[in-house]
Amino acid sequence: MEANQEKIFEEKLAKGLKIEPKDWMPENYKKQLIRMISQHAHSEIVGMLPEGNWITRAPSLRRKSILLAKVQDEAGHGLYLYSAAETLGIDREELLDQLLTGKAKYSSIFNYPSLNWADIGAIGWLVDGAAIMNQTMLARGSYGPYSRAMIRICKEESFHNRQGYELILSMAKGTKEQKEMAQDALNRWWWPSIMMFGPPDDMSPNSADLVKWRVKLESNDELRQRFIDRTVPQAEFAGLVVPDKDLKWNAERGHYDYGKINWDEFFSVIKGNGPCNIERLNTRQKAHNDGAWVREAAMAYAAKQRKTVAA
Ligand code: FAQ
Repeated sequence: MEANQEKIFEEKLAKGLKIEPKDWMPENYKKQLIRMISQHAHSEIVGMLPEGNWITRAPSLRRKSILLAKVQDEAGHGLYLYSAAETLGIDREELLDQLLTGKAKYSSIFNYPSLNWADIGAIGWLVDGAAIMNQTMLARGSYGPYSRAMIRICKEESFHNRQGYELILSMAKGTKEQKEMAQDALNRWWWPSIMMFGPPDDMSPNSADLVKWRVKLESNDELRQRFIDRTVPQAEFAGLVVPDKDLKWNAERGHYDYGKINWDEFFSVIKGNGPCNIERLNTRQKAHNDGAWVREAAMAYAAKQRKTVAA
């Protein structure tokens, strides 16, 4: 019986069809998806913090409304993704518990501080840019609810990316001080952004399963290279310098060669030792505790509604 179900599952993958929540799936497929989707959801929620930090200090009403809309979008993405994970039979409370107790990871990038206003541009340009590069691929992945979530999320990320580049561009073309701020932001966000794609392929233990099951259609290094190839000319157009002395166009490969990535830093950040890990987790724990009354009120209201309907 199980062999037959596995055969149907494999055939669907081979035909590029989607696997839906009620379909049979291998336990490890489910486990990998829960890990990845929940890590992604946590990243969206924790990812609100570096930008949320600047909402009250946005330099104009226009910039403030753009930033507010963006941060709200990230909250929506998180909720959307928790729902996608829940279709695999785990509930949100358990997922949140994994985040709040430090058991589950979230993207390394959000453990870096946003120090100046140009960082808001750098996050949209580089972080959302990297996120889109990865998520456009995930939108073609095999698990229906996750791949469909990616389509909508990518549309919003595309707005996030453009507003970030537009911000960086206006600072880079602004006063000398503004240009210096934009360059400083690029200097600090460049390497963490290219680390977002995950460890190199030969150090990526999850890739084999994820590629086999068509959740990932491209490797960490392939996506990283594409991001670099696309982003370097944008930096040049803005008159900014990518902080990598080994960066060089390689005509033979048709790609940029780039310098050595500090993987020790990456692994240290994902182990909890980045510049802001403790602060981010404390902020989320506080928000969760402060919101307890809202959850209790919603539950009490739902119970009251159920009673009314039953009567
Ligand atoms: N950070 O074997 P692999 C966003 C972990 S959304 C932390 O290569 P995999 C939107 C990995 O979990 C950004 N940990 O793993 C936004 C694994 O550990 P585990 C988030 C990382 O899954 C913008 C170990 O290293 N996007 O930014 C990272 O095959 C602005 C070995 O790695 C997603 O989550 C990392 N960067 O590939 C929001 C997309 N990379 O779990 C607000 C979905 C690796 O075995 C503001 N996820 N690790 O203990 C993915 O595509 C994949 O999971 C990868 C990692 C590519 C992130």
